[in-house]
Amino acid sequence: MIIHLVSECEAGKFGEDCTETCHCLDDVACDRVTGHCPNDTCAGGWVGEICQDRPCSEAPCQNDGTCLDTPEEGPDYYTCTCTEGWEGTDCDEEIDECASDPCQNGGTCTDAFAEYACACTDKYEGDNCEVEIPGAGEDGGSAG
Ligand SMILES: [Ca+2]
Repeated sequence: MIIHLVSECEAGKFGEDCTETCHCLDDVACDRVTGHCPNDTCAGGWVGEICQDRPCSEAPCQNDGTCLDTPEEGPDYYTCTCTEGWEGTDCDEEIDECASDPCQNGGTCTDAFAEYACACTDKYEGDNCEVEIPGAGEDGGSAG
């Protein structure tokens, strides 16, 4: 008796017609029937139960970031384009707008979402404390 088994797929293929391609780590052959990779370890750029999905299918980009599969680039094999105020591989880090030290002339920076605020010294004003207040260099500003 001759039984044609799906296990006769060539290495690296699986499925009823041997048309599905395995994407296992180090090109190890997957299960010829189910497509499962040994230890469920996928090759770079492939994810999912049987390593047939691209990383973006798992929506890795947080905070409404846009995901683009970039299989040639690694090591994460996807690139997130973040919305305003967010950064990081998965757009899960809130940008510290004070990191660039935008407040001039001794002003104190306070980080906020997608913006920052400068608290200026008595002698300066402006968004970045870049404007010197006329006459502020003189003593006694409390006249009035
Ligand atoms: Ca911020």
